[in-house]
Amino acid sequence: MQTHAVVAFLVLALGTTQIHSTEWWENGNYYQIYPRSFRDTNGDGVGDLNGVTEKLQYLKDIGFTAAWLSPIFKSPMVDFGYDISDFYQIHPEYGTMEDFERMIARAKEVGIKIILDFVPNHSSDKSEWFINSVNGDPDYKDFYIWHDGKINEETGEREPPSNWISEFRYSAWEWNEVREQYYLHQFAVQQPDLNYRNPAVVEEMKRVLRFWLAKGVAGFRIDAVPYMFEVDLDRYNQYPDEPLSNDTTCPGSDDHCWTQHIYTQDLPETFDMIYQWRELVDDFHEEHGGDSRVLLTEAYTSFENMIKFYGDGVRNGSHVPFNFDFLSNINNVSTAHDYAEHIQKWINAMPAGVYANWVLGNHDNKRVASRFGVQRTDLINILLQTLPGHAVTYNGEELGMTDVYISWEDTVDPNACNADPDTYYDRSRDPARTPYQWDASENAGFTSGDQTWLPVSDEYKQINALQQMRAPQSHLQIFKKLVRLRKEPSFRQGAINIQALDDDILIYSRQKTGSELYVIVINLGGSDKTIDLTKYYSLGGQAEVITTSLQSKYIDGELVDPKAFVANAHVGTVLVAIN
Ligand SMILES: *[C@@H]1O[C@H](CO)[C@@H](O)[C@H](O)[C@H]1NC(C)=O
Ligand SMILES: *[C@@H]1O[C@H](CO)[C@@H](O)[C@H](O)[C@H]1NC(C)=O
Ligand SMILES: *[C@@H]1O[C@H](CO)[C@@H](O)[C@H](O)[C@H]1NC(C)=O
Ligand SMILES: CC(=O)N[C@H]1CO[C@H](CO)[C@@H](O)[C@@H]1O
Repeated sequence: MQTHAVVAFLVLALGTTQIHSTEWWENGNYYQIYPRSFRDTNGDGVGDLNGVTEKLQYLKDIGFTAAWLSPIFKSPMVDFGYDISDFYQIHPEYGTMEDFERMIARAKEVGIKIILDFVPNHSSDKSEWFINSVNGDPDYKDFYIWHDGKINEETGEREPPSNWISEFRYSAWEWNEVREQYYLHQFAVQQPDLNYRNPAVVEEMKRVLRFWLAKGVAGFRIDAVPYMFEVDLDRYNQYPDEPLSNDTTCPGSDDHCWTQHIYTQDLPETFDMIYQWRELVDDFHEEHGGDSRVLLTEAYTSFENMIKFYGDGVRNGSHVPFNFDFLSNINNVSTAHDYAEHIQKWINAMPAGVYANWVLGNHDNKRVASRFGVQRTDLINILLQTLPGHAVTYNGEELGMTDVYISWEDTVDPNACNADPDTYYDRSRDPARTPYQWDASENAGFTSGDQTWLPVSDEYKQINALQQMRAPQSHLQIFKKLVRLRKEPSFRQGAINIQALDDDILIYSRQKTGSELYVIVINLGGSDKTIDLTKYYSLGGQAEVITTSLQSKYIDGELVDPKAFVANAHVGTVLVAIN
């Protein structure tokens, strides 16, 4: 890591400085709602749409621009909504179409955009489409990826067509007794992959998008994009085996990491499909007016591919290709050099005229406060909100909610259930999916019922929204201050000037020419450090603390000497120059 210490002091000009439009999504502050766990209004222990409607004002008060909802469509809930059985209906546990319409109307009133989760890669095996496909209905016969498999020459037995492995472990091929063929499922067995080489599938999915756009949603967050296309069977007689990854950290041959996914992920056709969907939302906007409709894309993929999702120079793609660096490449042992390097890499590689974005948590990962340590809760939120571009916050991170231990018996996530009692915990996504902590009343004010679908955190009496809203100082107060701060020109359009001083200290400035100079100091480490900030930024004799972590020795509004600034352990601070 020593080599990074000599990385030159970089000033990164941002695409944002060249464009002067005022589109709502451009400096968006996005909030991910996991509807099942957000707020339950009918006492069944499962969150619902009326619960979202009830809490939209809360999101507005914090200052969010838009909320994206994990899937709310009809589903047998094998993968908690990522297995959709009817793309045109609301899941009954979550409410009715009327509830949905009320939610949209209320969101318009309050001024929050609603973005839906679009899950194009697969449907549920309970979908009419799949049932019709199993039964060989000519309209649906080729809606999914079916294959006879192959006969093992030695044993004479039928085997899956290839060695492809599911994300949730074991073969990605499942034998269907009725159709007497294998179907492909890159996730759970109950999530058959749709066949995007069939134009009827492409058309049907576009119909789904238009249906929800017509209901007034502001756009879509598109799930699991890299998996949409598989290699074209017409080019091979058989689906080819994927090469072994030889990854020594991979637990075993049943795991997805065992092979290299050259035939099942990131195929070039994927980008074309995203560009087609962008054309669809742009066309819809043109026809119907109002504000732009947006696409956010989820893809854990190579850096080069991420950038291609923005567009190829001719066609536009995703407005916000989620940047998962902080989920995949940064962890609680990363140094300040690692942070600086990843931030610079993304900003430098972005094409002109687009925005960066940073995703620190979601429903597939352990919670931010647990991953980075509770002491770093504010520090991480300070980082997220002061970097250029879009910030994406998973519900609860603004309160510093932590993972909840879920025993093997209580585990419901299919990704974990496919493992065993010794190894399920690492794979489990349940700990980050527990009910939102609203207040100190029973079940954290999530439900009036006496049961919840996942246990409520033991910590809810100390960590909850109401308490943090009332307290003069709290994670939520800091978060709100940051959200307001982001509306300043220096954060909206200013350049970032970033460097790591050592393994622990990350410093950067945000400034738009002619506007305020802000300096952010992040101490990742466990000991206090005194820094002469005037060596790096033209801070005069005094600077003012705008906001800082709860455990900081400074308080908001305090004037400090930038020549001898004390960065406390695990503390982040935003300063503004006083001239
Ligand atoms: C893994 O090892 C096998 C056999 O040695 C080789 O054929 C394959 O190309 C290797 N895979 C990768 C990704 O290097
Ligand atoms: C792509 O987006 C840019 C910026 O919004 C716009 O100027 C351009 O016309 C778009 N291109 C296409 C092909 O829609
Ligand atoms: C990193 O996180 C793990 C898991 O939460 C924890 O056990 C470990 O102590 C942390 N390490 C540091 C350096 O904070
Ligand atoms: C972050 C995210 O939305 N991940 C989803 C990706 O897709 C699979 C299958 O649809 C889901 O299980 C994940 O939750």
